[in-house]
Amino acid sequence: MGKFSRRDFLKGSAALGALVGVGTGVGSSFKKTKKASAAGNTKQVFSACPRNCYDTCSIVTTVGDGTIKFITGNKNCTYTNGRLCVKGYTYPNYVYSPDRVKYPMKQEGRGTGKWTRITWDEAFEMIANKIFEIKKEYGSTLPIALNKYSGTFNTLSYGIEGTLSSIGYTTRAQGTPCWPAGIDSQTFDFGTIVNSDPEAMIHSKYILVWGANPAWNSVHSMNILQKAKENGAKVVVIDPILTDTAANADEYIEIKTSTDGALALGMAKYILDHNLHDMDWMRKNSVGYQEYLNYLNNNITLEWASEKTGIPVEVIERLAREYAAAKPACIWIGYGMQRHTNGGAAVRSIDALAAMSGNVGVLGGGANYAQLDSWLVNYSAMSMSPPEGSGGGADRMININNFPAQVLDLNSGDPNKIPIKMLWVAGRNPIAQDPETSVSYKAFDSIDFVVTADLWFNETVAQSDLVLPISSIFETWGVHASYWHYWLHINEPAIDPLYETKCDVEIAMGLSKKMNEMEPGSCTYPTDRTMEEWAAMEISQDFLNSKGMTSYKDLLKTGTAKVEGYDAAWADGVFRTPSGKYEFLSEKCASFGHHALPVYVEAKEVPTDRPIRLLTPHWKYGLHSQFQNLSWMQSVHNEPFVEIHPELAQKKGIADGDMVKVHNHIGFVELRAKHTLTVPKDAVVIYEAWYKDQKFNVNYLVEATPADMGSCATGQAGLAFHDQFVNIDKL
Ligand SMILES: Nc1nc2c(c(=O)[nH]1)N[C@H]1C(S)=C(S)[C@@H](COP(=O)(O)OP(=O)(O)OC[C@H]3O[C@@H](n4cnc5c(=O)[nH]c(N)nc54)[C@H](O)[C@@H]3O)O[C@H]1N2
Ligand SMILES: Nc1nc2c(c(=O)[nH]1)N[C@H]1C(S)=C(S)[C@@H](COP(=O)(O)OP(=O)(O)OC[C@H]3O[C@@H](n4cnc5c(=O)[nH]c(N)nc54)[C@H](O)[C@@H]3O)O[C@H]1N2
Ligand SMILES: [Mo]
Repeated sequence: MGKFSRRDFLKGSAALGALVGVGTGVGSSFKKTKKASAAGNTKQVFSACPRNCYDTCSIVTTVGDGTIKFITGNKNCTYTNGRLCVKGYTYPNYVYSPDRVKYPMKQEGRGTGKWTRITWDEAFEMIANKIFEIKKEYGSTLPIALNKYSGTFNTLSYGIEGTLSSIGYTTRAQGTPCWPAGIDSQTFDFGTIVNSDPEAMIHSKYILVWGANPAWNSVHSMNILQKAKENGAKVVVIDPILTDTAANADEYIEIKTSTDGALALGMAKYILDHNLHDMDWMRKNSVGYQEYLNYLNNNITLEWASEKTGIPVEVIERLAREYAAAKPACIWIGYGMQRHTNGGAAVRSIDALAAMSGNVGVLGGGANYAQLDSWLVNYSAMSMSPPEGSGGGADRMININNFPAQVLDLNSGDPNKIPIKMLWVAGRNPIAQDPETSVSYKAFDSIDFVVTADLWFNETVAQSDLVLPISSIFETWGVHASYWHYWLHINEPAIDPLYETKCDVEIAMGLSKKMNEMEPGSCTYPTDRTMEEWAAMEISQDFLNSKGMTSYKDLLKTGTAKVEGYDAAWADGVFRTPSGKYEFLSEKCASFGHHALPVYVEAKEVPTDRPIRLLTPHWKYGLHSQFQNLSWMQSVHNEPFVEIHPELAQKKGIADGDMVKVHNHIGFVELRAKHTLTVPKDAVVIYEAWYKDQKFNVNYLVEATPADMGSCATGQAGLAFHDQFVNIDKL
């Protein structure tokens, strides 16, 4: 599992900007200023947005008298290009929000909201006592579990894993809810995930945005798509929803959900039939191409593809012709489209289409999904070993995508199972983000002691006994990479930590100190390092060498630097598969129980008693449960809604604006209906979002249905978030 073992957990509008003062503009590279003004000393530092987002922006923060005055995008990073997204521009409101968790607090009865402020010393002592108690009773720390995911992708935040590793072997939520099916597909086909630098899309003549919505989820990429269009590229969006990205494209293709594999195979068949494929590339760079071409010849017809996808034959033919003729043509494979029971198989078919048409390894081409090659960091804060004599021989992994059910199973009272007695949650909001919300509540109830480290009193904090206040990125150090572009950013603190907040690594150091005072040798986490020292340790020598830098201080001059060599991924023809070639036929894929070829896998069957598909994609003004709790957000939008096609609404007697109940066998939600022609007639859309002070959560309706792939690269299958089925009725 090599490369992924350390990264299992990863997988990271102008009008609103005016609220906090938006800086945009053009110009050459950015230099920091330090000047004395009438108002006092002003300085500028480079920050970085740590959110789990394609864009991972480099930020310039202007500070006066110890207060953040102004933030904007760093022009030194040509991807950030001097601009932030609507959420990013409001960071000052985030930092100075009165709602932040300010002090360590304990709750008298979970969910009561009866919080009492305690000191850090008391908090550490409470945690340490619990750990010692568990060790005594069970002879190991396995009853202590960690649930961490993507609240922050500051690479120093891997100190959260380090915290647990330094007390003993523990139970870990393994895998990722986000993108693993696609990672496995590309692992089987290419050997791993490596996308071409998204900035190189300007060289493309044809861009298929396949199941991604960058207009909301990766706004900086829209600028690149726009430039490509100005250079003559055609942009086509394939999505069941007419998204804002589709609205900005040259063409929108409405596809039946979860049938993308059929479209890719149909296009490939047309390309093969018309001799538009690249035999030379396949012979030189791939294995299994003959079997793949045979499969196309023997099993695929355009009529079949049309019937599956709902796209007329002529349209599939034209798409295939245009895609094959435009040299180079690129495909952006989104994360939304692989969250299906056949999502991994679909990505393999799309990869194969790119490869057979000669679009792999060329500038402006690619089957671009994601990458981790630019993460040239040392994961210094997580690399801890358990203390001598810890019980248990290794961490115990449980599936992050079925965490609550697995916890309940371990806590069922079976004497052969080591239960979960304590849970550490950090960088994670499972009650909001996990499927089967009702089961999540039960799982929390079955655990003796829950400690959550967060900036906000979210639903998961509400189910905790203890909350630890976290510093924002503006109050600490950080090192940040993206899973999409190739820039590496450093983050220098802009201001002192507010209130009594600490970052996760400081918490680890504080806990270690306390534990070792109480029981010498009980925790291996270092206690005497400054955050600047941690940041310095984090940047790898490989990265510094490649940039001709001698230390992290060089990176502080620009805030960011790009890892080079990825303009055209796989241009060297050296693939990281067992054969060293592109694998149309993958034995490794077969060894994980799939077909060795990129064949079509049927979509999940629609249950007769719940015939309406529920899609829950990502929301423009929030990032998962983040940002949506802030006052600016509530002034824009603070009421959940379900989007429904007028035809379906009419059948159900639902008028625009009616309150409705969306329900299935595991739960229900009540919210307002919004008529729109942008959604399919057989589906409803509710954006995944957390609403402050409201019980609403779409995940009450979402079952923990596994995606087909993910266990090869991340240890666990992904989640079929978009294979959910419901009924809808007027209230
Ligand atoms: N229905 C539905 N559900 C989904 C999805 C979907 O499409 N549909 N998408 C899924 C996907 S793709 C993902 S990636 C997951 C995301 O799931 P999570 O990773 O759980 O999501 P977030 O809400 O981004 O972050 C969790 C918490 O981290 C906290 N946090 C921020 N910074 C820090 C820090 O420095 N330290 C600590 N300790 N905490 C911090 C935030 O305040 C927040 O409360 O959700 C999944 N859930
Ligand atoms: N503003 C904002 N930005 C974000 C996030 C956020 O929550 N808000 N989340 C971040 C994270 S963690 C992630 S993973 C990325 C997600 O970024 P995207 O990959 O863009 O994710 P989604 O919005 O889940 O899904 C994208 C599209 O996939 C479509 N889709 C669903 N099923 C299918 C299908 O079967 N076929 C096709 N062709 N399309 C389908 C959906 O309709 C949706 O329009 O964005 C990141 N950026
Ligand atoms: Mo994600």
